[in-house]
Formats: sequence, structure tokens, C-alpha cells
Amino acid sequence: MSNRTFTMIKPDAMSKGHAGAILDRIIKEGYRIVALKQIKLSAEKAGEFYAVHKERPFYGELVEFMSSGVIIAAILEKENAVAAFRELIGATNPAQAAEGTIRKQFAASIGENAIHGSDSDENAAIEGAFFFSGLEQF
Ligand code: 3AN
Repeated sequence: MSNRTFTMIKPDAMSKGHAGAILDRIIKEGYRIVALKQIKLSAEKAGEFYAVHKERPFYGELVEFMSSGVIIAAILEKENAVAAFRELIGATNPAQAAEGTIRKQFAASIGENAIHGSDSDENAAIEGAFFFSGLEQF
């Protein structure tokens, strides 16, 4: 079990002005910010990040959406971070997300679902390293 996870506040939540509220919630839930940046992914970079979903029918739509606007990427630290953060953000489909989760509050649809959270310790490390060098992690 690792104490770090990786997150992105996605273009839908950014353009609706939810970034501040989402970061506030994350901090209030006890996560320490290890690294954080605002960035816009190219379609190529978004495709690389989501390469595991390449064969899924929604891949093209996902890449287009994730490169459509600015995002915030961050590495977060808390005990049992990956599982705890998945619980905080809620189900992929906001219609199925539990009350009190970030996706229930801020996500519009399964495609535009406000926030990403790593699904394993291994992926958290890979995804964090995709966005941040060692010098950017504190
Ligand atoms: P999660 O983000 O909850 O780990 P994944 O890994 O299954 O969910 O999917 C990655 C991303 O792909 C989701 N966050 C969502 O933006 C998009 N996605 C997943 N399923 C669908 C779908 N059926 N239609 C459109 N986009 C989807």
C-alpha cells in the first residue's frame, strides 16, 4: 500500500469554475499536495496518458475531451491514498456516484466526469511521473 495518488481536475470542471472548490475539498479531506500544476495536454499527450484505453470505444472522445482545455494535475499524499481517493471522487458514472462524492457534486456525465484518480499504486507512480519530475515533488 502506498500513500500517494495522482489526480487531474478535468476540462469540464475547470471551465465551470469548480477547481477551487474541488481543491478545497481535497485539502479538507486531509490530502497533502506533493506536486501541482495547471497544464493543457496536446491530443498526442492525452492519447499517451490514456493508452491503456486505446481499444475502448470511447478512446477518441476521451482524448479529444482531455485535450480540449486546461487541467490541473496533482500528486496527493494521505494514508491509503489510492483507495481513499477513489472513494472520495465516486463512481466513474456520476449518476451512480454516492452522495457526498466529488463526481456526484461536480460531474456532468460519464465522459465529462470532473476528476481523475489513479486506480492502483503502480498507476499512481506512472501517472505522477508522466506530469512531474522529481524536482517538482515536495
Ligand atoms: P475512472 O476514471 O473512474 O478510473 P476508467 O479508468 O474506466 O474510469 O475510465 C477512464 C476515463 O474514461 C473516465 N474518467 C471517463 O472520462 C472515460 N470513460 C470511461 N467510460 C466511459 C464511457 N462509457 N463513455 C465515455 N467515456 C468514458
